[in-house]
Amino acid sequence: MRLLGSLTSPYTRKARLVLLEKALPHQFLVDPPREPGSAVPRLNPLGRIPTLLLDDGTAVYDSPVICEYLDALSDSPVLIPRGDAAARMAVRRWEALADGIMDSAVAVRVESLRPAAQRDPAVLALHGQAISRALAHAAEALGPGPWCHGGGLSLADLALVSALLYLDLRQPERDWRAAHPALAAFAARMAERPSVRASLG
Ligand SMILES: N[C@@H](CCC(=O)N[C@@H](CS)C(=O)NCC(=O)O)C(=O)O
Repeated sequence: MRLLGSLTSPYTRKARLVLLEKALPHQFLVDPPREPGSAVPRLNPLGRIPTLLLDDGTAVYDSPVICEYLDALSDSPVLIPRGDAAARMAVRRWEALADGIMDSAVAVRVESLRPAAQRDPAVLALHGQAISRALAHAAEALGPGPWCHGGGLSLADLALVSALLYLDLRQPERDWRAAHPALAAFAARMAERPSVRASLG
């Protein structure tokens, strides 16, 4: 299978981390959807990355669907708890929280790229505040850690580190490490994982 994405897309990083942590054979293709000749709009009507292309030609999107599909392919490790409805919800809710941080950070980025006179301060404030609240919530829920949920790695951790790395990229002025030492410690631990290191290159 092939994962189409980019090195900067946080949703792509989350899906890549799932592939890497589960050691699933795949190819990663950098294919930004707006580049002329990109295969993405042909494969995914939404024209978004990540898009996972299975060997039989099936295109899978969006990132929560990709991650759930990949997790079901193997049990080593299980990243979304099976069977236990409450545990499963908790991990998927972490993913929603992290994806929401990504969504708001992307919205801030889009607004910031407009000429200064056309930027809407209300949009910037709305999304900036959502990110701040989500980070505070994540820090409190994580506590001393080490994991977002339960006693080991889950999709929650992979989603959260993807969101935090995206903030480093797009909002370097936001000093979330100083504001939330628990998140800083979490990110430092996650940064040592070979999967996270590989996803940076
Ligand atoms: N909810 C989607 C969001 C995907 C998304 O918005 N990806 C962005 C890149 S970060 C994208 O492809 N935007 C379209 C573009 O760049 O043309 C997911 O989780 O996969």
